[in-house]
Amino acid sequence: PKPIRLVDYRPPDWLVDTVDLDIGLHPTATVIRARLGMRPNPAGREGAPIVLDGDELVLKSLALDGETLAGNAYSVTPSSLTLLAPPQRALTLEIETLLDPSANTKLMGLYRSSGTYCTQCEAEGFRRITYFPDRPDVLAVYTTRIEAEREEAPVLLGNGNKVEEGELPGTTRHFAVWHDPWPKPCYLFALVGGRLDRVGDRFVTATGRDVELGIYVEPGKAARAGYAMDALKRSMRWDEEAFGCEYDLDVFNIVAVADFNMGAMENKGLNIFNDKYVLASPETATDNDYASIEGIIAHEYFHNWTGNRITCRDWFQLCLKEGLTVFRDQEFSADQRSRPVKRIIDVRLLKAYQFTEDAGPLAHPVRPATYREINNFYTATVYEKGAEVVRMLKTLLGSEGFRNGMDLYFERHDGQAATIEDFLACFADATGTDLAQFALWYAQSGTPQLAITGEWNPAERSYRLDVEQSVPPTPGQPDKQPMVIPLALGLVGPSGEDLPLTLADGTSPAGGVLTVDAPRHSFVFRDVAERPVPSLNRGFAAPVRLASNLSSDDLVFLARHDRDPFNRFEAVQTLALGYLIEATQAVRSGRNLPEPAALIAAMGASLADPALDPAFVGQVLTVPSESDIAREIGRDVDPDAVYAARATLRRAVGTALAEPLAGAFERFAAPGPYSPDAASAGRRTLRNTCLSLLAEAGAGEGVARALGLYRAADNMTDRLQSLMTLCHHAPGQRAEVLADFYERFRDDPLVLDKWFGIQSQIPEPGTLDRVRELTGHPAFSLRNPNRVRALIGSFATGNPTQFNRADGAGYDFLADTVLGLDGSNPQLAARLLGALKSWRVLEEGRRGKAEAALRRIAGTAGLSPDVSDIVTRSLA
Ligand code: B3K
Ligand code: ZN
Repeated sequence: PKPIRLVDYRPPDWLVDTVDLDIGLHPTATVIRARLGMRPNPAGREGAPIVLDGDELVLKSLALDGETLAGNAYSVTPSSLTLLAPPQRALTLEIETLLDPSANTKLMGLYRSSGTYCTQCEAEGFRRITYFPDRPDVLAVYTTRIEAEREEAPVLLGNGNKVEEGELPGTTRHFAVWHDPWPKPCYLFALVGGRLDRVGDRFVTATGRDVELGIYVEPGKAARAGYAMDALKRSMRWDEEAFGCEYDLDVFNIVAVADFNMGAMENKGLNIFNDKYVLASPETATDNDYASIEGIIAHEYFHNWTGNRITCRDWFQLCLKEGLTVFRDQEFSADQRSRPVKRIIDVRLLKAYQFTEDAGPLAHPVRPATYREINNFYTATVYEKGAEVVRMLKTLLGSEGFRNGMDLYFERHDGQAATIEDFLACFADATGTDLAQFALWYAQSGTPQLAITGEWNPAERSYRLDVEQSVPPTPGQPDKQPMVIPLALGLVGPSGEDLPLTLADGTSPAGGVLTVDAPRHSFVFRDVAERPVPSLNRGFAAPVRLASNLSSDDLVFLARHDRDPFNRFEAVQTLALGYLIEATQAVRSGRNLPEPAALIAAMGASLADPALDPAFVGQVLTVPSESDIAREIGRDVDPDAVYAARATLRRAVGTALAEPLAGAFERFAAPGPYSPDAASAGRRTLRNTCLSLLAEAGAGEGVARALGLYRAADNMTDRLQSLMTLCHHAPGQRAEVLADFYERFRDDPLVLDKWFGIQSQIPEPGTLDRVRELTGHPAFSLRNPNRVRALIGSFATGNPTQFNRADGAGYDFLADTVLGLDGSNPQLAARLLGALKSWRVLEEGRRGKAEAALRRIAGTAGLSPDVSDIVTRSLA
């Protein structure tokens, strides 16, 4: 297919004001009657035909203003329905289509998940339900009548408020009618029909609207929806307080389904979720699961304003809703939990996924200029870097300026389909700031690099920072312009206090933030009587890579004294990464590994500091991952050497700090029964991190402690972490604990996913065979995306040495899986294939094998647009 380009955007020729749907649910023959109230768009082309999108539809009938249309009045292709010469006035189109929800394995449009009818329309799924101008700038008011067998689907849900329901006398069928008063694009349409249990609650909004809340789950699972409900109510309150956003319907429903291509979907008034992000109990969900549920419930709810009330003009503007909404959910979680720890976790993820994406062949701008398959652009760049860009706006404009800009955005664009230009104009107008150069963050891909050199001049009592910025070349963008980068910093004096920041002209940078907008700057601070250590990019205010002339002593100093907790953490990570890169080289050339003394001292100091939050210490003790190390090395990477270097470091830490690690493990046992709150979760993070270091080092009775924890665990966090530690470091115990875990949870699909995932991530040569064997396990199915991601996704992304086996068998296995899945679920297949995106950084042998696997896929006939797009760009 030809690429779609942002510059080719044209407004729609026809608008749809109202959509009346009458849906007769049936497992294999669902009938959809759509009545569209349409009119020519004054901003469109005059006299244009009506072109509607369609995908895998069977057209049963078509009428215009009540008259069946003659065959020569329209034409149908596999992807469209065109009315060649419609009257140029308001008209009503009636379309009847026939679908088979049971055969819908793509999980786009209307499908069945464990017998429940549900929909997924973003980005382009509504065209799989009826013929429609399937683009986000066509906003209509929807009324949906759903009819079904009472037995099969006692629960019938739609967008908006329920306005009618009843039985069909003399039949076994019943119906419900839902009306959504808010005009919306069709990607926000949803319906659900099934046999589901409901958890109910109420929420009264700031202005007194009484909202009925419902969470629908598979029968018998209602007890596990309590945390999600609590998170929902907290999200609703927070959005009123932090952004002045109030809910706008009488009902808000969430439905959890087991088969879902991604996390969740923000359909108006009817969010549909992957049940992984709804269901939780202490015995089945980890602390991380609880945190994800809280964040995703909030994210989808926050879309009600950023996404639904104000939507995107076209799919190039995806970050308008996604980046902004991720920023909002990050801030929510930061307020509910520990702000510094939340930032550390978010930055870890940003680096792991977005920096990696930005450094490889799939790099693209936060707002891409072109795409072939939009589903491939729900990426870390659009979401996470998109959120970082919003965060930088707030850093540059200050809290008040940012809030004023947001208020103006809501006021100006409510009910519209907007663009990034519209969004930025609100901040420019609200604060009188020129954001033209800032807008490059949306257009230029690649992670900017800051090279910073600091020098103290004792004679002049001044401190000079020389700052150079550059943005590396990325696909389609060989040359870059300088960006606007907020550089948040402090000068930390010898006593650990921040020195005053006074520039040579006597001014102080507001909020300690310098603006870097040219290729080169020199900033000179005066009245600096003692040699400071600069703390750079505090809070990771800018999503950049930083190189500086800080010595390892400086980093150790910052790790102890910086008042910015993020940079205390980051100082240790920088030390660790420096060590790991050197150690990887040493492994490859057979040299002795260097001594990580400074690093161990810094970690030991954190562990010994009673003032620190245990969750924070847990992060400090978690060394960069194998893929972080590989990305930083950047070329000629040998994953086995990376693994060996990292394991050596962890062993050294575990050995040198055995006593304090074991002490912390004892000291931080959470008192009383399990609670998922951040403080208790933090203690568990720290304990389990200590345990894993001890077990790796064969010290402090790590393995015995892990076995004890596994057996005594009253919660999934401890059980899973100890299981993982045992699987990695106690091969003798492995079979027994895995069998025990399976027996305990064999009837619980979400926990079984964890069982599959743990086994696929064991870093040893037998793992690929084990993964292959597990694809034949009775519980494995290619039809369930969670299961596929648990076994195969986590093998490809969470087990670098075995996925990147030198013989290329890991790549071949992935290629076979991708090809096997492409016919049934191309979105999932394309996602899995993304695991190969860093193939170019590998050493020659593996690089050749990975390339061969990619070429084999590329050479296969009949690829989906999804896989074809990823493989083509990966090889380009
Ligand atoms: N907007 C959806 C993602 C839809 C993905 C389509 N392939 C979930 C979210 O970001 O909230
Ligand atoms: Zn979203």
